[in-house]
Amino acid sequence: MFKHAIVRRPCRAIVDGITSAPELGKPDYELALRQHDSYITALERCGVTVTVLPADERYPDSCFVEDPAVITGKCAIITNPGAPSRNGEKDQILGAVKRFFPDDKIEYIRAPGTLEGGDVMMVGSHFYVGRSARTNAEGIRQFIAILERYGLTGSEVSLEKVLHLKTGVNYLENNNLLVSGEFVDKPDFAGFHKIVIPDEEAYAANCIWVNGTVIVPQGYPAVERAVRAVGYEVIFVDTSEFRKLDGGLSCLSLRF
Ligand code: CIR
Repeated sequence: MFKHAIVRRPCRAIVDGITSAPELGKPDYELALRQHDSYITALERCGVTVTVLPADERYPDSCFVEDPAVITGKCAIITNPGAPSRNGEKDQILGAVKRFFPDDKIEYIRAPGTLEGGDVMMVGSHFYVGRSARTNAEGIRQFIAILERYGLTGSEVSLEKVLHLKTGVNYLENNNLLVSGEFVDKPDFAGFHKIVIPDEEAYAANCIWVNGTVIVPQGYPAVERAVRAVGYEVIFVDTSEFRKLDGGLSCLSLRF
């Protein structure tokens, strides 16, 4: 069960965020704020207390708080984001993490290691870590060494086509795994009950399980049906403005 979530309000500079899909246009700041309001409400409906951090205009992508930190049941790990324009976000998330963890339970990924939380998928006490353009081999080595000191485990997953691991694969608890594209046949995930997302709805592979409910991006009927079919309650949040920056539901919060 998750008790807490941390989010950060989108800033006006969100229009300058990193994107692999400029053809979708720039995010509308006001609409992004309204969608963020709905996201907070959805988390609250799932029973978590949401800590809302103020917008930070220095970092256009800073509403994607999942990337500069990973929070486990035993410790918090401040990452070292591989995107240069996002690297400073790690210093800004630290203050929020300190509200919940004592200094001796806060760990750090250090250069030359890089890692972004979007590449980390938690399955109980095991953490799958995507090796991506943002997360390198040294970052993964440090991350797994930290996990092992706390009695947790980790393993590397290769990825080629998507930004982050959780862009394409997300764990919904109870052995249920939402998978799309390059992850459908990966041997790493052979033991899961796989819910395969059709290519045209691949964006919505990024759903989040929060205390028995699954939050699903609005407008993806095949994903909605598939998630309902395994028995979950569903809450929808429109994420159209975050999608324009390759951002999804998981990226917008730290849940613990
Ligand atoms: C970026 O490229 O870093 C942002 N525009 C999107 C980050 C999405 N975060 C995530 O998948 N965890």
